[in-house]
Amino acid sequence: MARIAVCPGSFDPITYGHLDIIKRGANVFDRVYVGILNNSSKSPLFTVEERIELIKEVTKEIPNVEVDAFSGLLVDYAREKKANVILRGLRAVTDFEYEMQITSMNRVLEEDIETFFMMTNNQYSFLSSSIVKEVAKYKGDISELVPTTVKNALISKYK
Ligand code: COD
Repeated sequence: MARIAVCPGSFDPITYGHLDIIKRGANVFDRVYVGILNNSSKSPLFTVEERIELIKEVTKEIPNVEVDAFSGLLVDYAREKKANVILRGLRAVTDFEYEMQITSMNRVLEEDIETFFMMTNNQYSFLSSSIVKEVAKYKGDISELVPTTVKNALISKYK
């Protein structure tokens, strides 16, 4: 049976922390679908189309990664992709409570899909899309935090 994972998130925008989890996931699973939550109640900096393009660009060298968007329940998206795994990253203890809550909820909704966690690479343990946006907004250097394509997109947004 093919090992298919969905890696869901907001990715507003993708950072080196996300990319690290996606790359490592692609080494473990046959296919990884990066699923961007298209949630109309949030007001993201990047549109879903922009986020798809950015993720496609920075994952283009990884053949078993595909990128698209979903709305509604994550377990429905996972079923649609015939995925047996939900892949998530863990940064610190502070992530644990939230992750436990969504993992438990997803298990109630669909008991046949397992959630796998990968510990962040230490160098990215402080990294989040929000922190990157804050630094970019005030013209700080984000070269170490996001790929160049994403950096340029952020610079254009905050021009
Ligand atoms: N290092 C390692 N991993 C990281 C880092 C980092 N520096 N930064 C982020 N990550 C990981 C996150 O832990 C996560 O696993 C992934 O990367 C994506 O991160 P985000 O912040 O973009 O994603 P979230 O937390 O906003 O995603 C939330 C979901 C989209 C998964 C959730 O809202 C959802 O499933 N919504 C659909 C509705 C649903 O099904 N609800 C019922 C279940 S709650």
